Amino acid sequence: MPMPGPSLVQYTLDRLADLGIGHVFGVPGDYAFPVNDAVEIHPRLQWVASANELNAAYAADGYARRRGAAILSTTYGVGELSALNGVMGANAERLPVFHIVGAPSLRIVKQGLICHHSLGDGQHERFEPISAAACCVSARLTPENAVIELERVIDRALEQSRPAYLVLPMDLALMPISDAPLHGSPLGSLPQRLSVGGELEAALSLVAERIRQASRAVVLPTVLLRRYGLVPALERFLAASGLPYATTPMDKALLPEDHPAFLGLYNGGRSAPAALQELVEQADLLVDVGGLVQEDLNTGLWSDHLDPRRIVSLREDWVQVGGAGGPNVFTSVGLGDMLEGLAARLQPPPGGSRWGADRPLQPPQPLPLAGEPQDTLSSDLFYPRLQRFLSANDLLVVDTGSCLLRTNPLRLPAGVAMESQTLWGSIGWGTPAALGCALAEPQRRVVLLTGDGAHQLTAQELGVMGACGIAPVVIVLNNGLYGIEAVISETGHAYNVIPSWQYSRLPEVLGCQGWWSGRVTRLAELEQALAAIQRHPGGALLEVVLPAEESQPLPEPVIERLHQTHTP
Ligand SMILES: Cc1ncc(C[n+]2csc(CCOP(=O)(O)OP(=O)(O)O)c2C)c(N)n1
Ligand SMILES: [Mg+2]
Repeated sequence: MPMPGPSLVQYTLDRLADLGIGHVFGVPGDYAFPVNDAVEIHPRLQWVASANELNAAYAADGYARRRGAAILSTTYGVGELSALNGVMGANAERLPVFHIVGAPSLRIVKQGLICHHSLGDGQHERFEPISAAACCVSARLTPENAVIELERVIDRALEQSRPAYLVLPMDLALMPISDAPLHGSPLGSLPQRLSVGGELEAALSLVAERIRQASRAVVLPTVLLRRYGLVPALERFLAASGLPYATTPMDKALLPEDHPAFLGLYNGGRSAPAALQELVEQADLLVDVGGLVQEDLNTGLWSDHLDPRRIVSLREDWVQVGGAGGPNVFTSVGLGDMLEGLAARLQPPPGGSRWGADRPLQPPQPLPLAGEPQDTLSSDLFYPRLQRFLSANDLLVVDTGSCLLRTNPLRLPAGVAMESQTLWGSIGWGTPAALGCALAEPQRRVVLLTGDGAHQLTAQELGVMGACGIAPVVIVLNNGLYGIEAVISETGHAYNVIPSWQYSRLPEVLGCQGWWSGRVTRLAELEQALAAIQRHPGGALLEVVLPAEESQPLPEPVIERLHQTHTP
C-alpha cells in the first residue's frame, strides 16, 4: 500500500505557506478545529489568537499589505459572518487574503441533523454564498478536488489581488488528498502576467512616443504596483523616463517620499503642495500606472479635473492611450512588461530629468515647529512633532478619521512607509492592521495613529499585540468625539460624542508587558513623551488630548457641495 498523502487541511496550509505566509489570524471554533489543530503543529505557520473575527480580518489585511498574502481562519456562520466587513475591505483594497472556514461535517449534512450556528432549518450551505460574495474566488474543498481547486483559487486570488474563500467540511479536512501534492513557489518568484507579443509591441511604441513628445508629463503611480510586486519596475521606469511623479492619497508612500522625482500629493483641490493641482491638471501627458481610483476621498471630494485625452493608463493587463479621436486600447499587455519595455526604450535625458534643469515644483516642506512649552495641545502643534518623530524604517499605519486627512499632505521622512484604508474606510481597521503589518514585516517599527472613536471599535487587539510580543508605538488622538463626522455634518450632534476612556491604561489592563504609556495635554509633555518613547525598547501607547473644538464644520460651500451630491 502506498503511503497516504497529507490530509486535506495539511495540504491546504502547506500550499499557502509556500507563498511565504507565516501566520494565521483567527478565532477557533469546533467546526474549525481541524484547521486550528493543523496550524498548531504546522512547521511554517504560527497561530495568532485574534480578539474577534473582524479584528482577525483587519489584521490579515495589514499582513497581506506587507507580506503579499495572508490567511484568515474562522468558524462556520458566526465566525465567518463576523469577519465579512474586513474581508470585503481587503477586496476593495486589493489584498489576497485566504479566508479558510471550517464547516459542518458531511456526516452531519447527509443525516440532515440540525446543528448550532444555523437557523435551525437543516440548511447547511446558507452562509457560503454570503462569504464567497466578499471574495473573487471560492471553493468547497474535498480530498479529490484539493490539488486542482487550490491551484485555481491561488492563481485567481493572486491574479486579481483579491481575497479567496475556502470551505473545509470538518470530516473531509482530515482525510488524505487523493492526488500527488504540489509544491509552490514564494510570491516574489511567481511569474507575472504574460503579454501577447504583437499587442505589447504596439502599446510600447505608442506610449514611448507619447512620452518622448510630451514636454510636461507627470507619472501617477498607484498602489497596485506594490500589490503585484512591481515597485522596482516602477523605479526603473522613472529613472529611464526622467519623469516626476505624484501620488494620490490611496497611493501615498508607494516610494519613499524623499525620492528625487517626488512632487507631492495629488488630491484635486486638496493637493499638497497646492500648486501641484495645476501642474498635474495642465500636464500635457499623465501616465497612470496601475489604474487611478477617482473616489471622493482620493480626489479632494471630486475636485479633480483630469482630461482623459491626455491620460495614458497602464492597467494590470491592458493599456489605454487617450487621444483627441478617442482612446486606443491594447489588451493582453502585462503591467510589468510595459514598465520594463518602456525603461528599455527610453533614454534617460541629460541631467536625468525630462523637465530640464529646473524641478517643476518643490515637494511639501516639513511643517513648521511652533508653540510654547505650556501651550495646550492642538493638531497644529502635534503633527510637526509626529513628522520629526518618524525615522527611516518606520511604517506609519493611519486609521480613517481626521488623522488621515492630516497625515496625507504631510511629507514623510526618508525611508518611512505608510498604510491606510482610504477606499474602504472602515474605522477600527488601524489597530488590528498595525498588528498584521508588524508581524508581516518585523524589521520595521510600526507607528499606529488612530482617533479615539476608531480605537474604541477594535482596541482589544492591543492585548493580542502584547501576547505576540510586538513593540509598536500606538498614538491615540483623544478629542472625545467622532471628530471628522462633526466636520462633515455639523457640530453638536450627541451621536458624535463617544465614552471617555482612559486610553493610557489600556496596555496594562490588556496584558501588554513592558509597554511605556502616558497621556499628554500640553506641548512640553508631548515632547518629553515622544523622547521617552524613542528611548523605550518595548511597545508604547501615547494618548494625545486634542480639543474637540478643532472639529468645526467645513466651510459653507464645501458642505453645500457635499449636500448636492448626497441629496436627490
Ligand atoms: C465601521 C465604520 N463605522 C462608521 C464609520 C463612519 N465614520 C467615519 S469617520 C468616523 C469617526 C472617526 O472618529 P475618530 O476615530 O475619533 O477620529 P476623529 O475624526 O475624531 O479624529 C466615523 C464614525 C466608518 N467609516 N466605519
Ligand atoms: Mg475622535
